[in-house]
Amino acid sequence: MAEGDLVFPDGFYWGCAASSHQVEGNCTNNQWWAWEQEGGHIKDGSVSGLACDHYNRFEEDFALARELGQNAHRMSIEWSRVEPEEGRWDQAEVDHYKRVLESMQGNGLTPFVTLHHFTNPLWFEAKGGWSSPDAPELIARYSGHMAKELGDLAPFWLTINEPNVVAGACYVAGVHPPQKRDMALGAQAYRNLLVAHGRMYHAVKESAPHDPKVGIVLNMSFVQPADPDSEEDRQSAELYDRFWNEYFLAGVEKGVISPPVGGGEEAPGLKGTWDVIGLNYYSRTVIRRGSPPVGVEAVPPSEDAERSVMGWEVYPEGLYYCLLRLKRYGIPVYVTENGISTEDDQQRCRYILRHLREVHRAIGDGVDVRSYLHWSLVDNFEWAEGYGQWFGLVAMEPGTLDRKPRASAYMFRDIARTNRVPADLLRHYGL
Ligand code: GCO
Repeated sequence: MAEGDLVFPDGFYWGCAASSHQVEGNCTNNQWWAWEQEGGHIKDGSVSGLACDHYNRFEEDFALARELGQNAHRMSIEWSRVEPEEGRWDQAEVDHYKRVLESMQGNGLTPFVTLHHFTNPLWFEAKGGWSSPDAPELIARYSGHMAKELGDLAPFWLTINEPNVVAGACYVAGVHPPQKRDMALGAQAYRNLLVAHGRMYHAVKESAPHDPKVGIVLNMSFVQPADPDSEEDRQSAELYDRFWNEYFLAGVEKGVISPPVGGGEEAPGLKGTWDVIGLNYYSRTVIRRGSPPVGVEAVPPSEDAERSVMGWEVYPEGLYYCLLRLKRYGIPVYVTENGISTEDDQQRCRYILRHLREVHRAIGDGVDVRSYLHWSLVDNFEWAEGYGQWFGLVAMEPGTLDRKPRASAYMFRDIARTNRVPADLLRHYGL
């Protein structure tokens, strides 16, 4: 070990994250697939289609992750495969996920299983999706069944990926299916997502054969007022933070549906439904006073700010502040997504190093952080952006879908294998 190396705690998880619809291919029975076929919704005109063909190549991908020094992997179960019609289980698909989890274990990858990552079975969507009052019970039943069938193959179970993005993108901004722009419907969906998380937590804890660690995956942003001296900007930033970050944190900590979604009423069984907190971090959000009815407006990054191909500002210190904010709950924190869409792999290397430095800083300040899962292993279908984004440590050759590790994959390998970020590597990148 050299002076200045960033050494991580023993047993730290180093790996990547992905989701079924974005990598498996042919997830034909969910609302995203249907929406894509309508045309005109996906920025580059693509459809998820065969994606990375991970459904068939998962053994190759997990062997590659092992060769790249990784010891964990986060995946999601495609609900629409295992419960294609309401109440009917497709055992062949359940068995497929058994093989997937066994392959992860066989390659020394500790599985982190996400039960819901943006996609809904068509039958669930037809009932109103997340706006339906039936949503919590329906997804809890699915969660319990998965835990009974697969619970002995995975120690970590994550209920819902980014409920704030689901509520915001699907029901308020209207940029994800079902493309609603309705605040009331958004609030209804956000309430159901929080209640569903609590029900899913108990369903997994009661059904899994061993004591799984169950939690939520939050997409947290470091929220700042455009003008800290402006009362209006500060109030707008606080309102945005309450919706984006605080609502779910307070909801699970206290077991209540807090404003602006509810009136602080208790949700039975919700309080304390987290053994782990998953944190997805990408950037900060600068907020100024906006026009009604929302009254909140995000300020785009300045022209001279470092950005990704997605246009997101590179702001590593925001990860530190998000992690520090989680310290008060006394729950182990897992970085479950962090990454950058870029065609410049050296930018990706620098991004990873700058964010790992913030994780290390947070650990040094007492935050119990236990993983860094990079988004993502292989370039994949980036939702409404299509395939014109590159988040992978590993490039995917168009057509053949062959995997080609980038330099960042090998840099990450050396960090994962040694459980540290060498000082000379930081110096090499001017950090
Ligand atoms: C999300 C999802 C991922 C994205 C990744 C890059 O945050 O939207 O968890 O599915 O692909 O974050 O945008």
